[in-house]
Amino acid sequence: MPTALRICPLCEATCGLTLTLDGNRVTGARGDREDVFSRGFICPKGASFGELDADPDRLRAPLVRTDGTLRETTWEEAFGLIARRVPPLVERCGANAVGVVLGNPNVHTMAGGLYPPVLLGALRTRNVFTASTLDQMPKHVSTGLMFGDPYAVPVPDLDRTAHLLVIGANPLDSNGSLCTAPDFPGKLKALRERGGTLTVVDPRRTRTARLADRHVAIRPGTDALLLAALTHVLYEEGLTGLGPQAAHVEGVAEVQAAVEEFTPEAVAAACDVDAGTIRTLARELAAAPAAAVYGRIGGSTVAYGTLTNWLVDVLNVLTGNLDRPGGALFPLSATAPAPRPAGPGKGFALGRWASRVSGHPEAKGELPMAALAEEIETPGDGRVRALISIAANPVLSAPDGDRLDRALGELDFMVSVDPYLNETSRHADVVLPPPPPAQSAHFDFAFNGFAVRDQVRYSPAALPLETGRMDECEIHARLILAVSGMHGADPGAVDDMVVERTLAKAVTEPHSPAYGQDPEEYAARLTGRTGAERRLDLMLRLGPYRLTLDRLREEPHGIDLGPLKPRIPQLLKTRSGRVELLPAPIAADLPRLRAALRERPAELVLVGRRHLRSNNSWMHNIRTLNRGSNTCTLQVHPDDAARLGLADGAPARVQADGGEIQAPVEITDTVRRGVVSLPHGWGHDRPGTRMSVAAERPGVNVNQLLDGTRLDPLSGTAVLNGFPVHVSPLR
Ligand SMILES: Nc1nc2c(c(=O)[nH]1)N[C@H]1C(S)=C(S)[C@@H](COP(=O)(O)OP(=O)(O)OC[C@H]3O[C@@H](n4cnc5c(=O)[nH]c(N)nc54)[C@H](O)[C@@H]3O)O[C@H]1N2
Ligand SMILES: Nc1nc2c(c(=O)[nH]1)N[C@H]1C(S)=C(S)[C@@H](COP(=O)(O)OP(=O)(O)OC[C@H]3O[C@@H](n4cnc5c(=O)[nH]c(N)nc54)[C@H](O)[C@@H]3O)O[C@H]1N2
Ligand code: SF4
Ligand SMILES: [Mo]
Repeated sequence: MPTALRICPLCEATCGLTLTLDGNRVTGARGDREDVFSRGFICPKGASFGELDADPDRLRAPLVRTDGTLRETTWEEAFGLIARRVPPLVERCGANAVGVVLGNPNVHTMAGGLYPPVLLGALRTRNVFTASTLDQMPKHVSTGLMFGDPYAVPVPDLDRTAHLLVIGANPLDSNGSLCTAPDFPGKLKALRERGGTLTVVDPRRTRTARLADRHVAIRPGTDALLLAALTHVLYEEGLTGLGPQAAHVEGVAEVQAAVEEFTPEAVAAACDVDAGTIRTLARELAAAPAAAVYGRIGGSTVAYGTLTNWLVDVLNVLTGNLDRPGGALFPLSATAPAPRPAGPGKGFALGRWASRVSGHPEAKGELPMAALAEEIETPGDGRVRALISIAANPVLSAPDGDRLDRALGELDFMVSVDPYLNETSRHADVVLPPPPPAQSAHFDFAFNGFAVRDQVRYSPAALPLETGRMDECEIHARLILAVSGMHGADPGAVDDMVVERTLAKAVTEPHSPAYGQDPEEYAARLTGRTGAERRLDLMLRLGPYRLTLDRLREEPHGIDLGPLKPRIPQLLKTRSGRVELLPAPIAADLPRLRAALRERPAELVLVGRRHLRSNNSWMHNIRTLNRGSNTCTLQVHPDDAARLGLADGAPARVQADGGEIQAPVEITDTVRRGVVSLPHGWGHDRPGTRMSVAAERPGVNVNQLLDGTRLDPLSGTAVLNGFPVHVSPLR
């Protein structure tokens, strides 16, 4: 059987797969043992690649709406309609009348890495809503403020650390996030085997927690208090030690004053973690020869998300673990711009504008997804009248899907770039379906920048494009042309323009490999069969390793670029040119955390969970993944179940700010007392969708419990974990 190599695009681990092919079908997938990074690791999602690729519910041709119904059409007609609708609307109502929604798989496709910035540049709208505000925006904000670059995210050095403190992440099920590590589970086991320690802070006894030396079942939403207390103990007991970084850090004394009130004794009741344990955690962190603090969703989509993410790195800095092997380091990806000389930068600006209706500050030019519905509904200047949604399903992934569902129905015009007709794309006037992943080339523009080892790999398409299909890069390029009044032009013109602009700048920068060269001659040397490949070649050439696409193609299993290396001070782009340990916006948010010390905890709060055989809202259509223990149940601790009169398997009513849902109860002591858990991405029972397997087992949409008003104020990120609920038996 012929085989082809393909990097798995289904989660952040980016495993190399070997696909077996039969004609134009993928018949199997196994881990590529020669992959320089993943060394043969694969999980059940990757193993289902063939089934996912061949899902008969995937759209095969573009759809347009006529007389209220979506029907198949030609690409020409689909883009023609966009060209007739969007530019006149912008003319009439202004740039902000077009909203853009960018969902998670944009970081898993080449198209999503290369074209959305160009689309946003062409549209010049401020109404940009991303899945980041349902996820990691607090990390971008905290690292933006501390290091001057929102993408400078320190990553735990899993292979060399001696001590890992995990805050609200469950990599045994998620396979890791903002920490790209194929076989994360194996790396945690190896840490323990070499005598290192693993501590997991999570209100649920997850599979990751079960692997740990210590599991701290914290009360949800209180991690910022816990971490502030750890910081307090480091100062109080003289355990800080910045090491060689000391010269590059400012604000150390200011942080000491800022955490003064957060003693272990003061936070213990709120966190429901005893003061002695908190002191032990701080001492162990400080004593470890190398340690890393790592936080994800459970520390991010919470009321103090930015503060939690800030404190994660404060602890890394104060213990001397930032930028040190075995600690938390900054990856250097092959397509990052070549490093400029160290020195002050422009810094990270936050809140340069605000959302129109509720005045939420922008972050990275993005607005809270939770505010999308009101921006569509509320009349006035700058109201969103048309929407372009790329790889997003906010009807299920964002708060109050019912309201958003109604709002999308009121739009004048909507485009979805999506392989499925689902809860969101069913509202589109034009659906542009990308081909299945085996027919697309792959490069990880995003995840190489978060990987635990520097490496680079490229997968050309494993199978040729089926007749009638269009590569997603070309879809994006034609979409850009259609909205900018250039419908019908050669899509390569979009890439040529980017290459031209990039080179015009690069040739003037002394640290660039293209410095002083003739931009046209340089552009003529680029190889690649498509515009996207030429752009990749350019980025590799201008990158820190001076690679080329040809060189990368010679190594189908990838090129290993070595373990992570220290990058401070070169990488810092703050105005001071140093690590700013207590940025002003953070200091201004601390009174809110102090007030939390005196708040009475809610009796019952809800947290999410992920299942290894699921991925957000869009893999429930794959039969081998959507079965068995991958279920949408409300997990309840036995004591809470007894108190509330809930029976295992019986339906319960869950109520919160945003509404009410019903779900079957699963009694389990893996959730702590006072906490219930429901997974997200379910609720596949709306009409007009075409996901037949998902519809057989729809589950309920947990985000219907939220009304979109609970946000982390600095980042605009929705509070999806740790919000109060009432649960009662359904009779
Ligand atoms: N309650 C709760 N809600 C959550 C979370 C939670 O933990 N709890 N997690 C949040 C997080 S971390 C995230 S990232 C968001 C995700 O939020 P979204 O990005 O809105 O949701 P996804 O379910 O990932 O939807 C991805 C969409 O992309 C489409 N798609 C799949 N592959 C491709 C492709 O190759 N190209 C294109 N163009 N489209 C594709 C799918 O069909 C689907 O419509 O959800 C968030 N929502
Ligand atoms: N199988 C699978 N893999 C995935 C995904 C998926 O849906 N399924 N989604 C992908 C995406 S988009 C992302 S962003 C990543 C996310 O990757 P992770 O962050 O590892 O994902 P989760 O499994 O949601 O882990 C969050 C943990 O936080 C805990 N938690 C909830 N509230 C709190 C709190 O207040 N404090 C603390 N300390 N913990 C809390 C939850 O119990 C949960 O175990 O996973 C990615 N990988
Ligand atoms: S761990 Fe992630 S990248 Fe690896 S095979 Fe599974 S889904 Fe794919
Ligand atoms: Mo995510």
